[in-house]
Amino acid sequence: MRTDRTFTMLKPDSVEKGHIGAILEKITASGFKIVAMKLTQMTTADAEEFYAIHKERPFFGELVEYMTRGPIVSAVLEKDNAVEDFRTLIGATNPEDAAEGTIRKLYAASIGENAVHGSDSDENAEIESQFHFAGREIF
Ligand code: RTP
Ligand code: MG
Repeated sequence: MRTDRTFTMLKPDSVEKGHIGAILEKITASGFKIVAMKLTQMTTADAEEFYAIHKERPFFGELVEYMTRGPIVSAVLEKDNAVEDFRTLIGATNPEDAAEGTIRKLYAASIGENAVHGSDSDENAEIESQFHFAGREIF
């Protein structure tokens, strides 16, 4: 995959609260082009694999429960400097620390339920996009 792409999920809390439209509007208004998108629900095995890097962390069980409790919107986004610019747009992991106007400041409830995911490197953006999408689903 090209390095001007990143991967995101609107997490179950965003879908439950009806924030899909508002968050997608903010993403596209910030210059990101949607090149793949779907509503899907992760299984426990999916979430354990996706967040495997955190498996020794004390919050891992809660994270897997949260990420599997309902549907998510997963998407691949394209923009110059996509990974870094998207992390800036979503804000800090803990919404209390997130800058004003960021997606997590606006829509996240807590550090655990924080509305959106954004890839943290070009390499992970590619791995995560391929985890969620078949090649023919990415445009
Ligand atoms: P993400 O991977 O979802 O984009 O989030 P992130 O990089 O900002 O944060 P990361 O450290 O990768 O943590 C992954 C997700 O685990 C949950 N978490 N809970 N209770 C806690 O202390 C805690 N810490 C992290 C959050 O859902 C976080 O986004
Ligand atoms: Mg992360």
